[in-house]
Amino acid sequence: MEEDFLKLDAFLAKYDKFVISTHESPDWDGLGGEIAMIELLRKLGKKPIIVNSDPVPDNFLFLDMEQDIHVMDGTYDLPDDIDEYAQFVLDTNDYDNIGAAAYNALKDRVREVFIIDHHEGDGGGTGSNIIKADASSVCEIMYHIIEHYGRQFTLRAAQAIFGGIVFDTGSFKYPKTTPETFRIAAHLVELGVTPFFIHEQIYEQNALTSFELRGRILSSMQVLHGGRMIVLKLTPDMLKETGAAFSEGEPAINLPLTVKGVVASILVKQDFEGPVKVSMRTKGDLDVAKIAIDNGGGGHKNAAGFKSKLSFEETYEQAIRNLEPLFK
Ligand SMILES: [Mn+2]
Repeated sequence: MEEDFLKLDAFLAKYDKFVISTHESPDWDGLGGEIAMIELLRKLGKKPIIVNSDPVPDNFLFLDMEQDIHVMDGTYDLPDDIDEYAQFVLDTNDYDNIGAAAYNALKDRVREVFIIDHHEGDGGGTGSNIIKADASSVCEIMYHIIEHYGRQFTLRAAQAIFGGIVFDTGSFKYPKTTPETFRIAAHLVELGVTPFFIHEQIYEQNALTSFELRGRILSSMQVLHGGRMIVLKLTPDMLKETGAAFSEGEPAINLPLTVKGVVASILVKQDFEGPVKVSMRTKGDLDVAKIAIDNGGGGHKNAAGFKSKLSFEETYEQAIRNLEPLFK
């Protein structure tokens, strides 16, 4: 990290005013990183603001009682002197990913951009960067940055960083979870973070409508291939009956794989408008990427999907047929 800190030192020395942004549809890692960054920049005597394209999810709002996070949704005007700001972009290394609203408002206005991220990529020549593809989260990188500047962690920053790490590691289980991740988490708990409280904010704030929708989706289940594959439906009727949002139903794709012996999960889904879509998740060697690509979609070996031009029922039958060869 030492070379990275030199780059960051130089960037910080050049400017006084900073706008911090993360990707569209911001998640706990991007938002947590922004909160950690604004707290650090204030301690360094800088003038920071946070500007995103999309709103903050309700369950994150307790970390922004100060209303530091602004959204380019027509309700916020950039400062008149925005041309004097430099920009930090967190949790994406593709500048376009900050979303059209922030992109169009800031791209040709800010003096310079500095990317801090943990995804594969090189930043595409957008200014300077710290990109650590082996870091569990951008919040893990922010932890090291705050340490580098010898600053105390406020409880707000500690909670934000802990939340980002919990979210991006799937509660300390994804492959990039290292001994260092646990050491950071331990330190944050020593500083006053309550793991149960953060977990509750992230995972236990679902609306009743979303729980009802999940019930309908699960009742649609068909078990195939001797209990090795489960197929689920998410229909516009289910959305109408429960009042839940389409996005609240989509995570149901992950539930079948929690069943012992199940190695493939399919969710055939449709919002009120738009095409029927197929999501596929598998375990081990079962490769669904090719099936997705053959149908005009994409993804990885164990997680892929595509949009269908057929009706819901035709798509459902076809999706089941598509995966049959994997079980021969
Ligand atoms: Mn992240």
